[in-house]
Amino acid sequence: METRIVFHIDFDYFYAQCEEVRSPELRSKPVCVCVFSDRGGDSGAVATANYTARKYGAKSGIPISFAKKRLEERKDAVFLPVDFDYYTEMSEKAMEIIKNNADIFEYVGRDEAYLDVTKRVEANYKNASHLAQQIKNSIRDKIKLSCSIGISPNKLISKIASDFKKPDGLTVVEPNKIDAFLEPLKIRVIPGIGKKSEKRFSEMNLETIQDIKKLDVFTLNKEFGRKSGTYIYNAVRGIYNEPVKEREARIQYSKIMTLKKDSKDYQFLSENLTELCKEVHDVVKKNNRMFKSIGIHFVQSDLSNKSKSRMLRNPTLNLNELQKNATQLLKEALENQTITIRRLGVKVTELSEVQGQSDITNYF
Ligand code: DGT
Ligand code: CA
Ligand code: CA
Repeated sequence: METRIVFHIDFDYFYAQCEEVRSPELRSKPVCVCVFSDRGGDSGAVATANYTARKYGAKSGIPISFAKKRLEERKDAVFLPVDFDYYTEMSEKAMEIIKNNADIFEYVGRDEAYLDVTKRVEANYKNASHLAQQIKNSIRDKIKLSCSIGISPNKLISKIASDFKKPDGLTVVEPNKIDAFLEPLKIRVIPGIGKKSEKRFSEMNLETIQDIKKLDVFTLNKEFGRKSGTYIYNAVRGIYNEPVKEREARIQYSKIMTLKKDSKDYQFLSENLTELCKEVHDVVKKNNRMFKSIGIHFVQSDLSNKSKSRMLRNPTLNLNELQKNATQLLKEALENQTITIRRLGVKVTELSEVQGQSDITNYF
């Protein structure tokens, strides 16, 4: 088998670090970046916290009020609202540097990416770790951000390795060190293994990756289903063959069509819209994304444009929900429509990664 060299790059405490870059006086303080809910007060959750705040137990996902309690003794603790536009801008700058150092660049989310660098480092691990160090230096010099990088022959091990030593880590796992690296680790380091599977393993008295290796593939398949069972069986052995696939950062998926005839008839338009939704949904699903905002777009017969969109309560990847909302928007848009429509489009924005264990093998 030809051997590849894959990087996983993950920015450290990303939102909170962006805030530190903007306001360097925050660096010495505990910082929590919060999604305040519209109920007001301290209701809402912490999106992320810097490492000073984490020492006190403030971290992603906990209620803001808990974080405040845990940080009570730190009078200098700072709680800031999220500013996604600013984080996106920071991310774009850093990703530009990263992209220029990759043979194949795969964007995963605002704060992480996979790179295949096999060609440019001539499949040599020493060259690879030099390259990684250069990327880290360059992102630090130009954007003032720190990141952690994992290097190995595949995406799975590199992802685990980037998380191994944080912040500002660089972890290289050469092919002959894979077993030694993985075996002592807790099984939850494997992407897709959540609290639920961890608990099941723990009931069988299995804690580390080494422990899981005692299970044969039939037992795992019986316990987790064939797809997930096989994934886990391979993962604990460091086997994961999905290649790094070219993928750019994206803020929307959309599809627009010219109608067979200009029209303002709801029935005719909604049939076309339903089909468009299906096409957009296929692409979104293939890219493992969820969306939170849905929009429709008209090019009218006089070539003027009209659009309408709405924000959902929660991110979704459900086709039905997309179609339902899009046709609802269509109905509203047609309410006082005088001119006919020539082209019809649908788009989804506010994208996020699909997370959780709904399909473990779709994790990457
Ligand atoms: P780390 O561990 O140094 O990589 O820390 P982060 O904060 O970069 O954590 P990571 O890579 O898991 O997530 C990247 C960003 O995603 C993070 O800055 C905020 C956001 N995020 C992560 N977990 C949550 C969560 O539970 N809720 C919300 N709203 N956002 C989250
Ligand atoms: Ca991160
Ligand atoms: Ca991340």
